[in-house]
Amino acid sequence: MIKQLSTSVLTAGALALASNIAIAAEFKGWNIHSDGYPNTVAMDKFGELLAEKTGGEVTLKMFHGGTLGSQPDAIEQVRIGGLEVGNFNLGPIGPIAPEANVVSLPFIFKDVPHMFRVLESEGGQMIADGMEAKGIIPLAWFDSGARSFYNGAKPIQTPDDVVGMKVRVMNNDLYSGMIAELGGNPSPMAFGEVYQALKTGVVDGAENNWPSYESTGHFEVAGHYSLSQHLIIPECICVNTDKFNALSAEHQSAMREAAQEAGMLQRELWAERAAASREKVVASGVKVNEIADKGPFQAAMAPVYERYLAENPDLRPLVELIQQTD
Ligand code: GTR
Repeated sequence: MIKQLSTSVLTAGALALASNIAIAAEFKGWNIHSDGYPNTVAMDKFGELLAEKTGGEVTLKMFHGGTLGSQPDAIEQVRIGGLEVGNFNLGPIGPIAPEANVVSLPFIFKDVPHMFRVLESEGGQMIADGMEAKGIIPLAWFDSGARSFYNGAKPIQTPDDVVGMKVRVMNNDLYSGMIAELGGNPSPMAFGEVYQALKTGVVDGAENNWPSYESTGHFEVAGHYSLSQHLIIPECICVNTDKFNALSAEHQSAMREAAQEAGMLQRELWAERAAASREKVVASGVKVNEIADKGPFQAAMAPVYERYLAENPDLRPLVELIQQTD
């Protein structure tokens, strides 16, 4: 909620009030992850830095562990201003911002450094502009590693191994299409429901990065992790466009700086956690398999690109820009 402070003299505050600029604000933030997860630590750091850099005039109260609802709901809330801030994955943002959906094309990024190079250049600006127009400004990008398939029955080595398999995906038609192209049955589902679904056999498998596979306990109920690395999706510290624009210029830059610093911290913590998570699940007995040739997966998933481009012909240059970025 934005608080506008009244003042009797013509101070910066009164000027701000007159021009409808908020001089103080209390923001609420959504995050799906548990305590100690890199994103959770970084979001708390973001709040701390924001308060510090604005002399306590802009504050953030974080709600972790998905207590404020599922990610698609939280995205909608931030979009309409019911909530101000979120640590969002661009996966479930894609359905509302076609530019952001480009990152959900399987194998679009060569690796995580390539993803960051794109995000920090013109392509990233196009993605950010597309999101901003839909009510969400990304202030900083987070590392989210690469997502790979896991299930309880067998190692996945070729697309044939996915045939007939019921696989949980995030809410985004591109992911449902991706599984369908492999011959599997996609099952869109909220993150918080996946553990039970895997345990009870409602789904056979899912896909995620090392830290989420580990932090959710999915590894306990789906012990084959196959390094398909088919999706490399950034996450962001996001803020509602109008609420951000209502801040003074000083507060806006303080918020951007705080987000950038928290983003850098997240990337460091991510690298450590990804290694630790992998070590932990392997020690618990999880079988990890490399996929020597990812070509057949890429080939099978190619129609996902065709459909995306057919629906968004104007975004072909963005796809090509990413593919041509070294
Ligand atoms: C995690 C990501 C979450 C959420 C989750 C999921 O890796 O950090 O924001 O998108 O995956 O699979 O739903």
